[in-house]
Amino acid sequence: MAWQFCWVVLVVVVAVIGENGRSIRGDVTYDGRSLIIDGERRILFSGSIHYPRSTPEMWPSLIAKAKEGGVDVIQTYVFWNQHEPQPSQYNFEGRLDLVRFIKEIQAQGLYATLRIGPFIEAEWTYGGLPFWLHDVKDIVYRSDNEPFKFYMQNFTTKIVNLMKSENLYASQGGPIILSQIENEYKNVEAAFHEKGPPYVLWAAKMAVGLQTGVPWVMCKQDDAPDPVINSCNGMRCGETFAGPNSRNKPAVWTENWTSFYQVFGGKPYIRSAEDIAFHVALFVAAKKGSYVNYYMYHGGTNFGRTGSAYVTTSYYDQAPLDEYGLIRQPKWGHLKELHAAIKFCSAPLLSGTYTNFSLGESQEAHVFQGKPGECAAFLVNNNSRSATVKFQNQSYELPKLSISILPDCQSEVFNTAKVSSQYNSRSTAPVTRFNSAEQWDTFQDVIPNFEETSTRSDKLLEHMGTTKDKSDYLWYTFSFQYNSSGDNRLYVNSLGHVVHAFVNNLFVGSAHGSHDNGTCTIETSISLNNGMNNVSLLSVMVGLQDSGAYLERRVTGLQKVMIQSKDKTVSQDFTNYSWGYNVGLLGEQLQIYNDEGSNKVQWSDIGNSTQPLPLTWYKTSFDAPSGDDPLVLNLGTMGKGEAWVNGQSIGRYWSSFLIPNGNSSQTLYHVPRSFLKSSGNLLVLLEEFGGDPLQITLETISISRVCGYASESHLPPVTPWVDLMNNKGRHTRQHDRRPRVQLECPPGKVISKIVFASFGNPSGGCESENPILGSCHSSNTRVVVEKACLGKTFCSISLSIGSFDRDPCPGISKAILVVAECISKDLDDPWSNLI
Ligand SMILES: *[C@@H]1O[C@H](CO)[C@@H](O)[C@H](O)[C@H]1NC(C)=O
Ligand SMILES: *[C@@H]1O[C@H](CO)[C@@H](O)[C@H](O)[C@H]1NC(C)=O
Ligand SMILES: *[C@@H]1O[C@H](CO)[C@@H](O)[C@H](O)[C@H]1NC(C)=O
Ligand SMILES: *[C@@H]1O[C@H](CO)[C@@H](O)[C@H](O)[C@H]1NC(C)=O
Ligand SMILES: *[C@@H]1O[C@H](CO)[C@@H](O)[C@H](O)[C@H]1NC(C)=O
Ligand SMILES: *[C@@H]1O[C@H](CO)[C@@H](O)[C@H](O)[C@H]1NC(C)=O
Ligand SMILES: *[C@@H]1O[C@H](CO)[C@@H](O)[C@H](O)[C@H]1NC(C)=O
Ligand SMILES: *[C@@H]1O[C@H](CO)[C@@H](O)[C@H](O)[C@H]1NC(C)=O
Ligand SMILES: *[C@@H]1O[C@H](CO)[C@@H](O)[C@H](O)[C@H]1NC(C)=O
Ligand SMILES: *[C@@H]1O[C@H](CO)[C@@H](O)[C@H](O)[C@H]1NC(C)=O
Ligand SMILES: CC(=O)N[C@H]1CO[C@H](CO)[C@@H](O)[C@@H]1O
Repeated sequence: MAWQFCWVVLVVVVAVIGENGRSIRGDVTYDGRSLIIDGERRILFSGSIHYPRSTPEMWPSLIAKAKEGGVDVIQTYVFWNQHEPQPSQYNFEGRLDLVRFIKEIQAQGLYATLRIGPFIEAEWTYGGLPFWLHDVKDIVYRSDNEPFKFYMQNFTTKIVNLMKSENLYASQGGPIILSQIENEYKNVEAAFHEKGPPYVLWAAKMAVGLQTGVPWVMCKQDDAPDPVINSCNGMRCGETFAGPNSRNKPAVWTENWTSFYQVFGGKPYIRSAEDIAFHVALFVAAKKGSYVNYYMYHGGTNFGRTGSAYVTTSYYDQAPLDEYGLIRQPKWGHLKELHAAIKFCSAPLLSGTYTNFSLGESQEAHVFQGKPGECAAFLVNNNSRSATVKFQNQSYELPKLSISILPDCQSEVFNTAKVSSQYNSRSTAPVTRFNSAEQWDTFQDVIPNFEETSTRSDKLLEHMGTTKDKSDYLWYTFSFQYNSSGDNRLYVNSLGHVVHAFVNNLFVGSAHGSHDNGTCTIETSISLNNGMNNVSLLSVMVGLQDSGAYLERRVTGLQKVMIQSKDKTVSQDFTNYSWGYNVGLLGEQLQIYNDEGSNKVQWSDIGNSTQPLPLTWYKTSFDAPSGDDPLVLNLGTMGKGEAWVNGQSIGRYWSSFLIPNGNSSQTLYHVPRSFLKSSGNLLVLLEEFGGDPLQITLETISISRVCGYASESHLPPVTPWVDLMNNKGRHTRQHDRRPRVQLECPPGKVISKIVFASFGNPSGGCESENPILGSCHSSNTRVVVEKACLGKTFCSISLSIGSFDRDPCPGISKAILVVAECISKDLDDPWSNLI
């Protein structure tokens, strides 16, 4: 079977060459060392940026910052359910303009990897599959199933043809060097039994048959059929990857998680720059890795209803470029230096011989020996204590859990645990308040009773199959005759994700699940009328699930509804009762969140009501704040719902979902500048639980603080590496080995204040909120630093006695620590004449 398959591929390749008369040199190929582009082996660093998670206006700067960070390749998934919302109806506009995104990558001289999937998971609703697949007869997703294979091939072909028609494959002179088919299929393959393996073979053959002239990968698929490359996903591929499944395939890491996605009710996941650098260096050294992708390099925002179940709108904010595209330090800078250090090793890494040997109990050397004079070494200390090792007759000090990189087998140019990049931190500043009641209009959405519903059934319908994912909301209603009086209890059980209950138009209770357990139950006391009673239950989903086998069989929505007497002795089960359904809220149907739709209902004054009401819409308008700092809405005083700016959804918010320490899991919601006009921007909020819109604010977010640290005990690398490693060499040229602190504010900002400065032995370092002076401190540090830095975008201070008036403590190893504030140039005129 496999042999036959290889033969087919061979014929295809020959046919391509014959037909186009193009030399194979134009195609991207590979061998056991790396991808081969234009006839050359390459070490490639790649960063994931998903085009629908930012805006076309942000793409050029995101890509430029990735390039400056030493990234060679931009990797993206392709988002099927956004591109084909209905069968054969395609959308490639705006944030979905894939061709424009790939061309922007090309314009900046980078390569692209296209992970078509088309199942992608990606914390994207339904894993990227269009929901209409659900109603295709006899479909079983991601298995040897004809209907699924038909649609998968149809979309994959559509995308490949689109790329080909714009000459975007490297084989056509374009930037795309690699493609992916399927996604982490091995995680679910066993569940499909005999329908799994043939599907893998079919997917590989189908993809290869599309003749892109560039290789395909299958991630986490250790038996990916030839010529498809099996690649690794995870945090520690230098340790966990079993390796390519053929000696002729390179070691490719498609997802090295820089952080982790966050869910409502969950904490952000922080992964240190040092830990990421360690595992990247280890993958290159111990697995001969030649392609490493950061998942994510920029996470961005889950706008609209695109996030999967319970996922926050803020996606991988902890990546080297944060949600708004601001550089996150020291992660970005530390990885930039890592990339430069590894690139210096390219020649021996890509063509040398490899050996490894022990340097101690948990220390190892990985050595690549190329042509005479070409030698690169990676010295690994896997101990939780620092170690001094001898390598080729020289001593090296290796901090705990670190790897030193020696591009000439002598000079340490980089150590994964020694961070010399500056640190930075963000802050927000409110620019627009909405605290006057006159600014707001409000509209109470309608609670439909059984009589007003359009769909009827004598049972509880499955939520997704009923809404077809047209809305998060589904009303379940019934009416019933009650012949006595007294207190009663309502019991509602749902598989997700949120349920709000109303009896005779009065709100009686809510419940919600969480990412790990969607089940939720309402048990609340209610009072019934003697006579007809109306019960209306609103089932809400917070994104569809994105992973696991048999996604088409998932069920959500209400499972059981009962009304019981207070002592539970009398109980009536309404599960198989006469139910009426409405998909979506009235405000959604009328699109009252955009300019045109907002005229279709009667809004009222917000009044003096301090009582927050469920299912309330709020409307106001605001002018665009000046400047170009990114903007966020602080919705900390709201509960849960969705927010729109000029008719565009900035996503679902859920500020009232707290993490165990009592903080909200997300209060800041990104408003891209490009969504705004200069004045009269329409802001609409849909609030489910009840919140206080008067206390929300529009805020700018910016890098407001930078911190640099250098110590005598951590010498920078010797020349000639130093000029190359040094921040692009653009500001200073160092020809000495004195450590120096370099501080840089973002473009357009200058250092306005020195918060802390000490030459001596300050403690705390840049990771500390409040560094403190040590026993040794040069009293004129501040004067020296202010002279060098105030009013500047960039400054550099050498850790040398000469810079200061005297040695504050002879014989003691000294360091310099500087914390500074950055402020916009135009906000801070006093300094402008100093520049
Ligand atoms: C996809 O399917 C549609 C409808 O069946 C068909 O018109 C179209 O040509 C197909 N596209 C491709 C690329 O196969
Ligand atoms: C050392 O190299 C050998 C041969 O390539 C390999 O099998 C082994 O896993 C390597 N050891 C380490 C610790 O990487
Ligand atoms: C480092 O040690 C841990 C156990 O403490 C082990 O799991 C891991 O594989 C080791 N890594 C390397 C690179 O040797
Ligand atoms: C290693 O160092 C020792 C003593 O410092 C010296 O005698 C020896 O020649 C050196 N060997 C090499 C290969 O440089
Ligand atoms: C309430 O009374 C109505 C009309 O008499 C009757 O049809 C119904 O079955 C009674 N319901 C209950 C729960 O007793
Ligand atoms: C129940 O709903 C019907 C239809 O909308 C309405 O006529 C009736 O007044 C409602 N009953 C109660 C008690 O709200
Ligand atoms: C999920 O939560 C419900 C309560 O809402 C609980 O009864 C159930 O046991 C939980 N399931 C799991 C798997 O934890
Ligand atoms: C509802 O009906 C289904 C099938 O018709 C049955 O399996 C189920 O037991 C019924 N549930 C209740 C609570 O009556
Ligand atoms: C709000 O309260 C003030 C003072 O109590 C009153 O004068 C005003 O009419 C009220 N406005 C509304 C809309 O109820
Ligand atoms: C909780 O939020 C407050 C205010 O934003 C912040 O100062 C504090 O550090 C947070 N606590 C934790 C444990 O994150
Ligand atoms: C393949 C791999 O390394 N997976 C790991 C990725 O990181 C998560 C979270 O730390 C681990 O649970 C996985 O084992």
